[in-house]
Amino acid sequence: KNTFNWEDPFHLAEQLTDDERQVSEAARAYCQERLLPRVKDAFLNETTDRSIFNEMGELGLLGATIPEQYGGAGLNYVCYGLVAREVERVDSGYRSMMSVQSSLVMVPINEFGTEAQKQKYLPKLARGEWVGCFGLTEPNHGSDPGSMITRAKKVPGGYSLSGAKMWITNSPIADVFVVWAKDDGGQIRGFILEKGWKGLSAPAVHGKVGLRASITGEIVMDEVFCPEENAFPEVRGLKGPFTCLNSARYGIAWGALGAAEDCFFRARQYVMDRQQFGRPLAANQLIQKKLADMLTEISLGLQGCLRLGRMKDEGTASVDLTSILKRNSCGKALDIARLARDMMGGNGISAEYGVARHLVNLEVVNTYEGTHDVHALILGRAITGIAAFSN
Ligand code: TGC
Ligand code: FAD
Repeated sequence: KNTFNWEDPFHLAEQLTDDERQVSEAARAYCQERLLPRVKDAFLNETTDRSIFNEMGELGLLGATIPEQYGGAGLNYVCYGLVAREVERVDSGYRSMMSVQSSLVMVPINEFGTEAQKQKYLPKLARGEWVGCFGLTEPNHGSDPGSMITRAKKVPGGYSLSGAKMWITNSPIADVFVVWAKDDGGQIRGFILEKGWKGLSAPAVHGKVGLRASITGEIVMDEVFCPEENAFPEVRGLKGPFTCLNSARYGIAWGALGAAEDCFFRARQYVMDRQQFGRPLAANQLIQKKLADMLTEISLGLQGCLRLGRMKDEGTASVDLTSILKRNSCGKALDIARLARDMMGGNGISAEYGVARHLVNLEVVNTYEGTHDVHALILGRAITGIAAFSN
């Protein structure tokens, strides 16, 4: 008789290859054994542990999809998604650190960089010897990055960059800065800057209520000289940064569901153990409905992510498909975290129980890489052919 497995109703694990299962299991072991014990203090004290990059680098978790010849793991997109799920099962901030390095720094260097740029930067980023960040958002241009004001003025031998980027993951500890700026002709171009260059600074943003284990900052550029050899030679326009976002948003779609699974498992255990009115909370219909809703959304969402991963690996995924899943996973994970928090009553507020941390983290995840509503508008345009966000 076929039995129902509430931990994996669609037998997702059986839909993976042996290699994919091994990657997922290795990532889970690292995350549960090494990351989980540190996360509560990191979150409460707002501290980012730089050594996590070295540890992830050793395990091949940075630049999972980057070819081995440049130090990457050469894995497929399904593996990348499975890793994001395991990291975010512990904390969205740790997944942020990992996915910015992998998708937003290594992917553009691999896709748009010269051979010399690939050889110089990718192996060190893959090992976690260098930390990278990605500067697209500006203080006054978030959802609409096409209106950015950061400029790259042509000067002899290279470019002079001036402007400011805001809300940049990893920037205060970054060695490598992938920055997007408009050239003299008003076209968006990508540049690789290095820590220590004259005129470049990256002050931290303190006091975030969510994602506190992941450091965030600004990138301030005051006539920073970037040599020609550090510009991406060919790519022009928003296609450059959006190509990186396609990969990062896909990872977030898996990752947010990892956080949701953690909330679901914790809430289930809690209501099985907690007695009120002389019986477990889990004996109540209202509680069981909440568990049913949580598991339904998680398992349907994961199937969608796996399908998108397979399509990315086959090369058949349209970019708009990623918006369906980034938006769905973040919105549903946020609902699930809120339900879990509620089911744990007063204890749900305590950092000891983990779910309130996921909840405030997921508020951020629902906003960055395109807000929930911006992804609705991207989909609205794909459905109707009419862009609601522009004239
Ligand atoms: P639009 O007219 O739509 O497009 C301009 C050009 O870009 C191309 N394009 C894409 N190319 C590749 N992949 C995609 N997904 C693409 N989407 C668009 C498009 O074909 C066009 O090319 P061309 O050659 O015709 O010029 O541009 P728009 O200005 O109207 O865009 C509007 C909108 C809303 C879709 C877009 O601006 C948007 O997605 N806004 C959200 C901004 C965003 O996601 N920011 C993320 C910042 S990075 C971040 O948050 C990192 S947090 C990471 C962490 O800590 O984990
Ligand atoms: P806004 O664009 O001002 O949006 C505010 C509200 O208005 C939202 O609800 C939005 O949905 C809505 N809205 C906007 N336009 C429309 C419209 N046309 N119609 C209807 N509603 C609309 N960026 C980077 O470049 N690199 C990073 O590493 C990075 N890391 C981040 C880390 C953190 C912790 C945070 C908080 C942000 C990070 N970001 C990063 C920035 C992030 O991508 C932006 O915050 C996000 O794109 C939204 O931009 P915004 O904050 O300017 O909000």
